[in-house]
Amino acid sequence: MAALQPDDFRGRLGQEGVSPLWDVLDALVTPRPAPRTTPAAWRYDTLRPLLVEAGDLITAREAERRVLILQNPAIPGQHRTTDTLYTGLQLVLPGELAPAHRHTQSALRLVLESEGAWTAVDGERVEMSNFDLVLTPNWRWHEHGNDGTTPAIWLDGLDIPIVSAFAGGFAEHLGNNPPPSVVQAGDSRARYGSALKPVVGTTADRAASGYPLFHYPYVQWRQALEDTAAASDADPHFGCVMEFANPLDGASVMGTISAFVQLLRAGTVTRPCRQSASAVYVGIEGHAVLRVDGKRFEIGPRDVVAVPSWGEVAIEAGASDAVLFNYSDRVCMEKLGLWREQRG
Ligand code: GTQ
Repeated sequence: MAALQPDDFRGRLGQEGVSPLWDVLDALVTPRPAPRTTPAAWRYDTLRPLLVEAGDLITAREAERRVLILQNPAIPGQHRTTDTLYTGLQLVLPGELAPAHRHTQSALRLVLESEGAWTAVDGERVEMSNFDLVLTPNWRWHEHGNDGTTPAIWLDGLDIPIVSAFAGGFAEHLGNNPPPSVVQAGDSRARYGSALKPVVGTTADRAASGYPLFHYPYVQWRQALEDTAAASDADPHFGCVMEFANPLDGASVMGTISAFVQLLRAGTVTRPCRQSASAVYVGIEGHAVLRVDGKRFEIGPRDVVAVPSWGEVAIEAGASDAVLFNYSDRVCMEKLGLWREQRG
């Protein structure tokens, strides 16, 4: 009998649809996260003209969503910003409508420029002002419009890669039909936006979904952040950081995505920290330098920086206070037992 030829053996394994673990064990079971994405940054001043140019090429209705996807440079063409998070910049021109649809992906919008744009969630309109956070939790109908006279631009943060990993994508499109329910604007904020909630079983209780609040206005969160920072010592790793919370239970804003805002006083340099959650940072106010695994990224208002899992992050605030927003897959990782943090 001929001696066993390893190549022949591998070939025969391949023909039967199997492969040897010992070739790949080290790559499959790593001692620490091995993200396929890399730290990366996008400048708003560079992207905005391209987005406006897209406005000449296609309408919001034709595109359904006129969005430029922030593609991580390590995996071009994969439509993801970190391994698990998608980020896009969406443009809605005055008078346009991006028609209603719903999907199992969860989305947040961080408003970058808007005077008169709105999103409707299950038929309830929310006016979008600069740096408001607006949610469209999964399977809620949503459409976007712009009744103003200037282009509206916001950042879309979605869990598209997570849903894709589970092959859990479902979607429905309403076309030109009106959304199925029409709720008075401001209804959800009245019921859930003031650290009060309707008592279950009374007429005030609309028996909303598990994520009843979808508008976190800039004026509210900015004041809370300022007041909390004034009342606290700066945290050595984070300055003052606060999480947007679901008013029903204090949990994350959506099932897969956590969202945070952070204030760093002028000149602050944070201590380095690694988190297993990957994150997308967006500048709100001031200028800062994000050092991610030794790479240096400047971040000013509306600029975006991607931080892959286990990237070592240290932040230096510039000559004025810096305010940063970030969203991450932290809550999803916590549920799966994958969340870890290492403070340096
Ligand atoms: O606005 O509904 O960037 O469905 C990607 C998918 C935005 C949206 C995106 C979407 C939307």
